[in-house]
Amino acid sequence: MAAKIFKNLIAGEWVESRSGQTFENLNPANTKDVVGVFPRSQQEDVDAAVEAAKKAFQRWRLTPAPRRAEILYRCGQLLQERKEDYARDMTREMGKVLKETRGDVQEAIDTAFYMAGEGRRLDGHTVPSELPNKFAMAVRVPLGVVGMITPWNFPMAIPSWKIFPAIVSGNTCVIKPAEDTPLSTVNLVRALIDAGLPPGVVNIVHGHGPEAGAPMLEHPDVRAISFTGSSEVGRIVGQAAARHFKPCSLEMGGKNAIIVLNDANVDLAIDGTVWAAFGTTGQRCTAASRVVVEQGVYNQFADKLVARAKALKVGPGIDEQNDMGPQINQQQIETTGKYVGIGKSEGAKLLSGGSRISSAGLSDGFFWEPTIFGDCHSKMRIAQEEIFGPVVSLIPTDSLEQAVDISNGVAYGLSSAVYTRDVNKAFRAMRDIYAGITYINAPTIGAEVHLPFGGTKATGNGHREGGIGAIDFYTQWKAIYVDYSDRLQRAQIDTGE
Ligand code: UN1
Repeated sequence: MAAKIFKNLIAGEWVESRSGQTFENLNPANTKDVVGVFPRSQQEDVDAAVEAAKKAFQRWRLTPAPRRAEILYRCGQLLQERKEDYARDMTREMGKVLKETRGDVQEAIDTAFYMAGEGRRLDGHTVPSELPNKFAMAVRVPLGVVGMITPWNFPMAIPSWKIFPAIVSGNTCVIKPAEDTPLSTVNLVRALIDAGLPPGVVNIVHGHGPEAGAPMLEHPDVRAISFTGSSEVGRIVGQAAARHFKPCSLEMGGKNAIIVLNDANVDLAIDGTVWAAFGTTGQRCTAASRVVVEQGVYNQFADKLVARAKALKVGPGIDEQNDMGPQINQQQIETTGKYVGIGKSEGAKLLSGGSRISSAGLSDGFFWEPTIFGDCHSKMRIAQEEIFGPVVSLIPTDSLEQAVDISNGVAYGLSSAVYTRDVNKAFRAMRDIYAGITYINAPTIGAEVHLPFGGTKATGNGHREGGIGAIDFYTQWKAIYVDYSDRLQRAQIDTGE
């Protein structure tokens, strides 16, 4: 069967890249399955998309926000109707198991409904003026054209975190989805178009970062950039945006720890760790790749975790029997292999897994065994660097205080978790962990869309996605003064003395 051909979306038209070049989107569970052929875009395609977005902005910014929001609301309904189809497309291009891709589509649905509500809020504030007969207020106004660069691990949820708040606030956008998972962005935007989105409000340019992402950073008509991906690429994006004084939201890596204290419900902590370490094959920026376990329960915890990891069924995500799908691509599985080697040479104890799976039916995919290292030291590279694969390091600890230091002692600060039944300890951890998200008696993954999402240090540059934080990023404040005194009044000068 010939592979399906996909196109860029510019000014409401599906068009090829100007050069006619393409790339293939492969199924990571079986790379012989070509999901589709997508345009490989360059600067000229980005320029056309930005031009379309700029033109559309003139009308879209004047469309009342409640009307803009109605489109989001309808889009949310369409996503509900199409949830199963879109989840299946996503499993095919991204690999994660169906229950997770359904969750990914659900996250976009939740974001649509939440952000539709913002259409009737988008609140500013009024304050008294220091002068008589004068009115003072601050309103939110859109930025203009926003450039978005999104990752492959949440191929619909993360584009929705960016597109929905941006457009409900009156911006237009150009999105470059990850080249490993472009179809889910196409599906998301199809739902928006079918919900009534006018041409040019959202434009899609497919391709590789340096060719199709970089031009957005430099383009003078792109007023802001939103990026989710690695800290390495985020640094390049942030520096380019800074050169042009563009607001830039960066959401990057994590090296999240679950802390398990002696008084914890150990079985609950095991359930949480299995889910956070091996869910999405460890390919979440919120994944738990470290578990800091107090000595009194360490052996019991390690034994139970190993038994659970060994029982996980690894295979194509489309088969509902399977618990864990493949990694996304060759590069990612090589990184996992590299870190397993590093862990062994650092003296960590390999408790289970550690190899690529190439048994019958799986050899054409990027499958890796759920892998656990025990007796790790917090300074080992496997306990410091983001792996983004199904590898977890167990680190023994003597106290909550030490565990919090270990949790904080990495370059990143996205998510964190503590299992304890002691409310005093829980509150101390909530106060002292330096991260954007802390869970008590729940794992590091599973953030809800109406709360701030983002982190400290190398995880981000201070912005938040989700909830009102997203509206803060996609709007800027305008102060407006209305003087109805009919005379010149001078602030700071006419003090009434
Ligand atoms: C990501 O890993 O990039 O909190 C996003 C979670 C999901 C989002 C993860 N709701 O794990």
